[in-house]
Amino acid sequence: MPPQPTLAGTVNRPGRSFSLESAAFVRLANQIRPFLRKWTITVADRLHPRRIRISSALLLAVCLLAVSAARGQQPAWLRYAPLPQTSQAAWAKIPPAIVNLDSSPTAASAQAEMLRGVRSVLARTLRIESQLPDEDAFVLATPAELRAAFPHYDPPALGPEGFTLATFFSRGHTYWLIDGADSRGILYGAFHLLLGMARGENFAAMQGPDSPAAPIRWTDEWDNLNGTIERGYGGRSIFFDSGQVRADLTRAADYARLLASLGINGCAINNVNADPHLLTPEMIPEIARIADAFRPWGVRLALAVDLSAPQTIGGLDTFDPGDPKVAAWWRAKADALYAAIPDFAGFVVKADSEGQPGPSKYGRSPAVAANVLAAALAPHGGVVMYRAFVYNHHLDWHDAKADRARAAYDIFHPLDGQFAPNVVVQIKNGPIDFQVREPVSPLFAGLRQTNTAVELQVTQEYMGQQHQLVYLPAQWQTYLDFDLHAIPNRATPLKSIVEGRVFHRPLGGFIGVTCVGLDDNWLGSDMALANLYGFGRLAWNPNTSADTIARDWTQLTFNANPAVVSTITRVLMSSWPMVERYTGPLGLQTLTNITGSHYGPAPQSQENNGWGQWIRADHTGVGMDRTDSKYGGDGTGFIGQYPPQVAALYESLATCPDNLLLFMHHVPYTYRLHSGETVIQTIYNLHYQGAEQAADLVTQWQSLRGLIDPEPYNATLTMLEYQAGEAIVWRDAITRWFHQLSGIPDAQGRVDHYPNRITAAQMQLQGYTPVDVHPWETASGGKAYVCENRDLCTASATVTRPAGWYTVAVEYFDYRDGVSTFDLLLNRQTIATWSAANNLPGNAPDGDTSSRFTLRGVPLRPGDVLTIQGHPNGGEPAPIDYLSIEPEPNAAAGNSQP
Ligand code: GCW
Repeated sequence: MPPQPTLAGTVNRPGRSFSLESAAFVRLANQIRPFLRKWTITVADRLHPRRIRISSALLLAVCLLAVSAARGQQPAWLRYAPLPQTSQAAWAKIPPAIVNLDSSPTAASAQAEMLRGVRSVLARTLRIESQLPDEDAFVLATPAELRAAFPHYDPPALGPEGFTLATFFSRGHTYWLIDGADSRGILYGAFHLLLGMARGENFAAMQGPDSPAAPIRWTDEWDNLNGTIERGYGGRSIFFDSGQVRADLTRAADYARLLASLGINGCAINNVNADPHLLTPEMIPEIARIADAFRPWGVRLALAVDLSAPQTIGGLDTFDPGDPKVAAWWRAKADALYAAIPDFAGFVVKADSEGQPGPSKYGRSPAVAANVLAAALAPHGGVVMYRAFVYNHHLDWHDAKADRARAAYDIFHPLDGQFAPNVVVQIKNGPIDFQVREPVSPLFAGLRQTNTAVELQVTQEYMGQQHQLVYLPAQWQTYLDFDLHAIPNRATPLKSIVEGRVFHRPLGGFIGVTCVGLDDNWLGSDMALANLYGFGRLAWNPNTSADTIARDWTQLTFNANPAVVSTITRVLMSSWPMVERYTGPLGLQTLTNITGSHYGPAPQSQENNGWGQWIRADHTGVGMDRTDSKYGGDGTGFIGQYPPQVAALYESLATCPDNLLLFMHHVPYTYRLHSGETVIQTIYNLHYQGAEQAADLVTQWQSLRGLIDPEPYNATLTMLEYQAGEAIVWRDAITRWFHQLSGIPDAQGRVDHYPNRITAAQMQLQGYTPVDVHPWETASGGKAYVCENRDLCTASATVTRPAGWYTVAVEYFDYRDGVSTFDLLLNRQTIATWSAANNLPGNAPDGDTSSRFTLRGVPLRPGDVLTIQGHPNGGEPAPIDYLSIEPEPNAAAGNSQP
């Protein structure tokens, strides 16, 4: 679907979500749009573009609407931008016609896509022929159909869903074959051709066979029937609203097209914390409508199911999978589903995990439960994806041997060989939960007679929730390439295990937890689309490098200008290691608020609860001792779950890599890493480095000004500026916390020593009063200053610095509720205004909500007074933390000092 230049719809960028669909509103927005755009451009250079003061939330809504409406639904990597004249030459001989010899709906989509793509990229319209024409033509067909048309054609061997692009000469003409092993293969071949064309490749370079690495290439969406999405940051569900399937499923169809363009062939549409009502007889025809929207794109629909459904909606007195009544219920349910959805893909199961009911209630194993579902699906060709994310979240923190990381292996390894052939055990990449770095789950090497798939998280739950740029293929690649040494003297990287090659498994593959929503850009951030694209590319071929994927995505999304491609690729590739530095290096995992938002820093929240994401930090040392007694260790024994070669690597301090040290070992803060630096100093250094890198990404991005479209340029600049501030929040909080705990100073004296800051406590205040911040380390002195029961409060500071140009920043807190506005005054002059309108996950002053407004190029002299004016709004008391006054790098030079 082309971009839709309409103002109606749901706007969720940036910050608040507004659903503005009335005609009157649209007219109003249209009228003021030119004004708003001018206004936005005027202030955008100096101010955070989305932090523009406006007199009412309504006007803000309209402003956001007008700015975002200029774009409409994003085509993502299917932009099919016209090729520059120079690259068109390679396609000069393109055939004028196209014929589709396959009658499937998927092949029809392939033909339609060819027309659309060729017209857009090359400005040529293909003539559709109903049979092989007597002229050059594209031919879409399966091998059998090609052999019927060209008896001399000798198709190369292809795996299921694979394709060959080739030219074939016959009757004096050149036929450009898109030879699909099956109808999906035809569609994937067409997309491969078009995306190559859009990147300026020529047909000769693309020729040859290509097949997917594994049969299961799915996304899991975590949508709820009420239209919300668990861990979704891109707006509301494209499938559900108010307990029903949406009437308009256009976005579902568009999403299936995006997935098909990457070769993704399945999509589980609902939250794994599943609502049993999805399986009621009334819902099945509704779900079938979604499957109908997917089908032309070869995407099979799957459902996450609640194992208690036979009882909760089926009226049985039990959901014991060992009970024949329960098995019969599932059989009847599967039959009903297949009657409505003949290509139904199967069930996804989360059971005995985080409160979800499961077979343990009846003393049954996951294998017994999985096999009951499998038996119901098997006659129809469906599969059960049984998640290995099963653990006890009431662990005893005082028990030094308790270890959540052990759970999946402890539960599933003994069941190896007991699962039915159409069951796949779906395993998260690491043993904990999508942290910034984890080791690869040992279960992948532990299940040898069981199908397995790796579950990766596309949605950035623990990594910035789409408020921050993190390019995940770089992380996934380290997991997929990790050699588990599952078979002695043979390389067995994770990717080859889930491809089924190591243990000769017929099923297996890749699952991406994606959580797209109705937002124009699907995920809540333009740059996050690189992660969905990258997931698809890796699922098709896990040997593709993250760097190549970044380049290809950049070319397709932006343009092929070498400066653009190299800059964006560099920004993407550096982002995950950077985020690791400022969130949780050395294997500490993301030191976030684990019992709450999963967003801002809150390291203490890891400890002293049953969730088991412990880091065991005390006054003397830090890290989980996961060593194993069979190797002489005294830890939880997790390391012993790995094959011997990997266990030896992790067990020994001499060989354990620094980046996982604290995941595997408890060491004193003074322990020296392979780098020669102590653990504590490394924690300090990496956090400072990470924050510096985040600031540098802003500068790198600014070099793209004028080289890419202004809307994505500005949106990403805004995000990177926010991220640079958030990296400082993380840095400050984590270093303060470790500093207090360890009592060991930073050799460079940086921690909690910020001479350029004036905290609110040090300012002259009118109306602002202190409140305690939890956790204390996320604000200066553990306090925020709030403006309560007043319309306006002020905080002023007198400048004592020498005259010069300064960057002035205000650290404030931006709650989810309310849109406070702020003014910054230099003496009596208002030099900036902004509003706290970001959609951050919190309603209190802390690391989730701490935000930074930055104004560069401010002339200051001794005696000047800087004043922050806060205007509270709707439950948000215009909270502030500090003012920062930093001399600009070249401020002292030259003679133009103010
Ligand atoms: O990462 C955790 C999330 C939960 C999620 C769970 C899971 C759907 O915080 O929101 O629940 O994992 O993967 O089941």
